[in-house]
This record gives sequence, C-alpha cells and structure tokens, in this order.
Amino acid sequence: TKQKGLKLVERDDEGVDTAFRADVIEGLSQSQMAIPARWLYDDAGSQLFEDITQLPEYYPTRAETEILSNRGAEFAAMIGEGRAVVEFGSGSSVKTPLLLSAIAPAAYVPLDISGDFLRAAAAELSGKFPGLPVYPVEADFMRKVALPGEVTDLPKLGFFPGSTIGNMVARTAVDLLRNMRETLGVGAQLLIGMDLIKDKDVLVSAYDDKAGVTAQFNYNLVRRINRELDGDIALDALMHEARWNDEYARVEMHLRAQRDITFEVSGQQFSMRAGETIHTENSHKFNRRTSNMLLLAAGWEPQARWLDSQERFSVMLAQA
Ligand code: AVI
Repeated sequence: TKQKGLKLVERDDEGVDTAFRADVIEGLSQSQMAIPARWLYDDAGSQLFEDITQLPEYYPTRAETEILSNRGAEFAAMIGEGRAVVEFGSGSSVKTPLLLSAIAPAAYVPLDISGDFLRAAAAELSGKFPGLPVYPVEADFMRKVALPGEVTDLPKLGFFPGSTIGNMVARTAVDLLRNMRETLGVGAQLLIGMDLIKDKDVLVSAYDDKAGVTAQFNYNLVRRINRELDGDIALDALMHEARWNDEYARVEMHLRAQRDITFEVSGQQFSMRAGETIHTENSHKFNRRTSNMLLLAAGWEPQARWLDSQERFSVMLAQA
C-alpha cells in the first residue's frame, strides 16, 4: 500500500518507468512475446478504453450497467444498509452511483493507483451523494491495503465491476481475490462483475470492432513503447488480432507481424518473423461453475448471481 510521500511509480534518472521497461524487455525476450495488459492504460490508452465501452460490439459495459440498474432491490436485500463500499479501481462514473443509491452505504472508499483518477472520481461521487463520507485511498489494490481508520468498525462491501478480474490469469486472480478478503476483513461481502462464455464470433467481434478502436488501443502500446522506451518498432508492420482461446476460455489480443522485422527497445535488439505475435492481453470469460470455483479458491463463498436480459454478463455476490 502507498505510504504518504512514497511514489508508486519508480523512475530512473531519465524519467523512464523502470517497471514498464523491465516488463517489456522481459516480455519481448520470450519465445512467445507477451507484455502484461496493465501497460495498455496510459492516458491515451485509458481514453481509448472509454471509447471501447461505447462501441456497438462491446457489450460488457452495457450488460453490466443493465444489471446494476435493474437489480438494486435485490442487492439491498442481500447486502443490507450501513456497509462501507470499497471500490477496487475508481474508474467508472456510471456504475458506482447505481450501486450506492441501491444499498444506502455508510461510507465509500475508492482505491486507485492513480491519484488523479482517484481525486476526480471522489469529487464526482461526493457531488452526487452529499451526505456520504468518501475516503479515497491511493494504493495498488493488487496488494493488501490498509483502509482508513474511519471505516474500521463498519462491515465492508468490496465492489469490482467491469470484469477486470478476467484480465488476470487464474493464479493472479486468486491472489487478488485473497488480498481483497484480507483488505475487507471479517464479515465482508464482494460484488464482482464477470463476463460470460458465449458465441465465439460475438466474443471476437467485441475485441475486433469495425471502427478499429480496439486496434488503436492495441497499437497504442507500441506507440508507448516507442515513445517511453526509445523504441523503433514499425507500427505498420504489426496488425491487431483478437482470437478465442477455447482451452483457457479467453479472448486474447495479439499484435501480428506482417513481415520479418527487427527493432530496438531501450538499446536492445529484437526480431520477429512474419506471422509471429506479441501477446498483449487476456480477457477470460466464465460460466457459473468456473466463476464459483474462482471465488471459492480465494476463500469467497458465492451467495447470488445476476445476469443481464441477454445472459451475456454476470454480477456475483460472495461472502468472506
Ligand atoms: C478492462 N477490461 C475488462 C477490458 C476487457 O474487456 O477485457 C479491456 C479491453 N480490452 C479490449 N477491449 C476491452
């Protein structure tokens, strides 16, 4: 967790994000090149993701919003009043008010690694819910977080919408869910969005839209590498690709080389043969059994599960 005065992003003398460089160099050195998806989200990438959520093909945001809009009475019945809602990642301006107005919480604690996002989200929420105490915490929610003293004695509800859990491999997802349980403490509940396994073409289209916004989101990673890590990757040699991996029940994003290329990043040489790819993201999809299993593996007992009217997306409630 972040201590006051400590920086969450470590930079070298030239201002390079050292964790970004280490991940990219290591990822490009593997036989199947792969870069962790978290690096997709610089300012431009975060804006492109916001644009993705509006695309006709990208159903998850609309489907989850439908559930949160329509099932408020059921949430209230199963969650009760007076909890401190702890949101992991304070991204969304639409989903959070839907939950907060349904359950009448005692406090709202947004957690985010970006202080700027955090302050914006906290200010917006305070405007909408004038009587609600808001305690923003700047922290890496992948780890156990010390919550503010003001909410120590309140029962907690963790809120993790968006199916962001799907962007993690099982082992990382279980680590995160376990850390959430430790952050939230005894008697906690967790409300979490998980996207569902469905027709392959629907899934792939959601990650390969006609307007090409998801392609730009993928290419932005290359632009970021070139800019921040002194790279010279030829952007026109790489093509966006979304594919369904049935064995792992996930959509994968890749950048596929259209011809043999060599390039440099941070002074190191790399090469790709035509047809080889850089794997840039996983988006795991679930069914009832696998979503239950993931929660159970991290010590969360599933309590309820809601789907949208087209049964594309699920919101799960679990208790510690
Ligand atoms: C943020 N996350 C849940 C998105 C997803 O659907 O996996 C990221 C995304 N990548 C491409 N399109 C959207």
